Amino acid sequence: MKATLADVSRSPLAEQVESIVMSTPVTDMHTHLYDPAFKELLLWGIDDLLVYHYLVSEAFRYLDLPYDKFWSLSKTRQADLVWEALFLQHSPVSEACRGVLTTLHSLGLDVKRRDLPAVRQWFASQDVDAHITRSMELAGVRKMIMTNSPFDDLERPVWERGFRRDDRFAAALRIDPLLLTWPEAAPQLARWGYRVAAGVPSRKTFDEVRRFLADWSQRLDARYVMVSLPADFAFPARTITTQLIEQAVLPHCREHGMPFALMLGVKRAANPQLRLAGDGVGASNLAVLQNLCAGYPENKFLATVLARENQHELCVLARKFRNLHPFGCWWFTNVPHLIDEITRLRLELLGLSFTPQHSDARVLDQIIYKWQHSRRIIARALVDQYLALAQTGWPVSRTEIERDVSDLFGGAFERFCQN
Ligand code: FIX
Ligand code: ZN
Repeated sequence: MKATLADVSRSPLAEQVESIVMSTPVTDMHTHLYDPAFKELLLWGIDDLLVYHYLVSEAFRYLDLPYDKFWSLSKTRQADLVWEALFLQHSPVSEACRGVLTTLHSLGLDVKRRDLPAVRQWFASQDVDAHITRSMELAGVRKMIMTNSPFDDLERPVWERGFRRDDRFAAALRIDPLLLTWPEAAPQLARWGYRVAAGVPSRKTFDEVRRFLADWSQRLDARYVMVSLPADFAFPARTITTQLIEQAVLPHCREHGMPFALMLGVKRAANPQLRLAGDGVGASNLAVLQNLCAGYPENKFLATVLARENQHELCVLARKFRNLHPFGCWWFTNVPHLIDEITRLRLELLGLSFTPQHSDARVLDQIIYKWQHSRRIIARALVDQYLALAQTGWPVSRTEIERDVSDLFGGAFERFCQN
């Protein structure tokens, strides 16, 4: 018989699992945060928290001003509008709203005063370096993997100049423009000294794309190569995207032992007027993943899927292909209800051979709520599994629980990357 939540939280096993899950350091394997050397590209503080695109799209459910008018305002004024609409005029019950409050509360701020100017004042007095350390401590994060794009005009010059790396941050090479907008990417590569021709790529062009990938993987010391793909992406297919994947990206990843990370199911610019907040979701055809994993057994694939409908199939595929490692509850699935469902599904189908969560934080402070909220859900799912095991006569020891949790919080990911 399954114990109820109240029973579970009273049991010594539950307390032990919760304390281990709440205190085990995690590798945050996909964020949009930056090493402090990138200066203002590392977002933090209350105004950035409030203009997070998750909150902007929620605020527009209530706001009636034109989109353009909103975008023409200063960040502070935009944040004021979001605060008014989502926190003062309605109770902030959504996950993204609650996240802001969890974060402020954990940082020691008195949220019940509803005093935005006081919160702003507090952040203005913080030192960024100390704030990184404090946020990481509160989140229990030991390392954050960035999303690094050579195609980003603000980011690229910093890499080209070179800087002293902060070992709290690691890099990942992001290549969406290369794979999804080749007609624009090709001339850029050519300008940077790679002998590529626009149009249908030739052998020479593929070799030069590989040279580009090798140069940037080395410059970044990248942990993996990553792309997000639209819901209607097909593989195999006779498209420039699939040719670049087969002839350049996969050989590059094989040669350097790097995983290729796929984020499947986004519908970019469903409402372009919302800018970054305007992307949507669609169910993917996961034959894509099956064909990649079966066709390229020497490659390693990290995968996350945006559609709820694709979560079960992703688990089944991971049972078939050990070169596939599911990770995270991405974006619209990063809400307690779905994290709970997806984590339980994965535990029941895959045991401990996956990475349950990444933060996808765009604002440093968000790691606090994203990890605190997820840890609680992961702990409860694990407690249920261990209680069910105990009922078979297989109790788990503290050491075994610690081993399992550290696998879920980065160990399984590191092993997958190394093998
Ligand atoms: O493609 C991605 O890495 C996505 O995570 C982002 O594009 C998205 O805007 C986001 O922040 C989701 O959490
Ligand atoms: Zn992301």
